[in-house]
Amino acid sequence: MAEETKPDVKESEILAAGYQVSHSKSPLFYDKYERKGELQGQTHYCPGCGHGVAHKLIAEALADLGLQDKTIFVSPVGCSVFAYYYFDVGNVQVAHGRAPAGATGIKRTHPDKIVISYQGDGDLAAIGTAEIIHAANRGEKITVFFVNNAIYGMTGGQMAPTTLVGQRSTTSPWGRRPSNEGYPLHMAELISGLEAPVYVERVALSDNKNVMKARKAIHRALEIQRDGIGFSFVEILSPCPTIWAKDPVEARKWVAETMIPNFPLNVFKDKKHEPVENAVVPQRPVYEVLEISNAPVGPDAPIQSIPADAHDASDQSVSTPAETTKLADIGVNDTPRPHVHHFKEFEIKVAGFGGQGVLLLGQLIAEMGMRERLEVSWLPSYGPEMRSGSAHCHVCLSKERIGSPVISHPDVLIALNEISLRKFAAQVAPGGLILYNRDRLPADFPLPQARIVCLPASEIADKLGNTKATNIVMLGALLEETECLLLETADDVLKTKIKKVAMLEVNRKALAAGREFIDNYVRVGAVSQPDGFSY
Ligand SMILES: Cc1ncc(C[n+]2csc(CCOP(=O)(O)OP(=O)(O)O)c2C)c(N)n1
Ligand code: SF4
Repeated sequence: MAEETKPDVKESEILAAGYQVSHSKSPLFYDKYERKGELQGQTHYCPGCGHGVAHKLIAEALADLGLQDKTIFVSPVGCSVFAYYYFDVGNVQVAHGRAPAGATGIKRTHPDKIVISYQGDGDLAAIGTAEIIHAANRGEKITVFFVNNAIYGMTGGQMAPTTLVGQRSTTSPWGRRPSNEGYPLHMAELISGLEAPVYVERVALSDNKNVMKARKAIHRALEIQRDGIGFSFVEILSPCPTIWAKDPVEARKWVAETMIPNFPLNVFKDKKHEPVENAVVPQRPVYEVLEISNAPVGPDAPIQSIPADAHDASDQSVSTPAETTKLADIGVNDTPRPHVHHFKEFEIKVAGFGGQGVLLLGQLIAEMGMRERLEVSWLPSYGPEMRSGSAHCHVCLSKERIGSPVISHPDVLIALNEISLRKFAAQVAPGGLILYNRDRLPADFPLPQARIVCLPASEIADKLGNTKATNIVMLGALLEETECLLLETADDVLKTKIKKVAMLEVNRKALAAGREFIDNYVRVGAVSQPDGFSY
């Protein structure tokens, strides 16, 4: 079938022919909406739906302000989920209710961009209540357009937090009763009651005059973001003819006659700040903030350390400022040592059971990273049992700021028991390394793509007089095998953490024993073991 073609007439040609263009599609929309087959070229919205009008007003405001190339539009779950088919800007679609959280992350990493969170009332005022309240309260420099149509549109008309008293929905067929379903939530009023938001207005798509006011409000909200002033929020009362079972004209009338009396139109807040200079908070590396690089520790710097009466390096506690120690006092080298890190980012997963010092080993590696002036993250994960339950942690060492502390494919897995080996081995990046705390692999263990070094760290620690130094044997092996961090830094960290001289000695020996093991074993094939036997 021949495709229907639209004459490709340019606006300039129309003007040249002596006509005037009174209405045209905003240049901010794609020329063609690349949707499914027969739906190309049209939006998915029902006739008379307010989303289409709201989109148009946003598109026009962005075009007027010249912000198209800088804009990132975060669309929600709801009828407007497909906004990315229409807006020719950067687009992200997020999980239900999470648009303000997604927008926060985007804006903080791209402060020069215009970030829009566009949400329905189910999305923003029900499942996403926490996200919007906290984003507003933090004064994120984003713009939120909140389309209030008093119902869940996409899912067929369930009651929304904004559903009016007496209004019927599929989940309140008797009409909303405050005694049972509570009162409608007034989000603009709620948000404007917070300290941080700069601009909060409610508008309505009820008639041309109000649409023009909505246009102005949308423009203003985006200007506020453009000028770096702060959080802006526009609630848009919007018709949903389909779910309301009204024709488009009746639906607009219902907005005017029924919604507006319940949700008064108003500028609730407009703090006329001057544009803020340096709107972006300068980011200082954590090692600098905590003063735990290899420079003397300041008197107030709270660093994590093991109290003097600690039994071993698997105990975990945080010292008070009074307990912190000057590095020089305890013989820690306070001049940064030169070390060329051979990675941009190095990710380690440590896993075992509670009591093996799993989390502490992660903390030690992270602190070593900080001392070597790397960005680091440490993310623990453990069950309710402190002892013998499963525990693991993710450690990321990076030369750049870390986007997420979650590690899906570690470069190194330190598996302190068989369960952890079986659980995480397949996640290790190809060419990565597994350090396994036994002298050989379980007989039926399928070979992963990673290199495996089996070392009986617990036995080695036992021989040194304390099984609890197992994690430090592993640390020695890690440093020797990967050279990711300096041995001297490990020594410095141990000196800072362990106050008991005897205990420090055991741990230093454990560190050395882990290194020696690596130096002495025979490497054969993918799996290397002390006897040279390869699986
Ligand atoms: C986590 C999750 N819960 C529930 C849903 C189902 N769901 C999809 S859209 C929607 C409500 C949309 O209503 P609203 O935010 O008012 O937007 P509208 O469709 O009216 O524009 C719900 C509950 C989902 N997709 N994901
Ligand atoms: S169901 Fe309502 S909100 Fe959804 S597209 Fe149709 S009119 Fe718009």
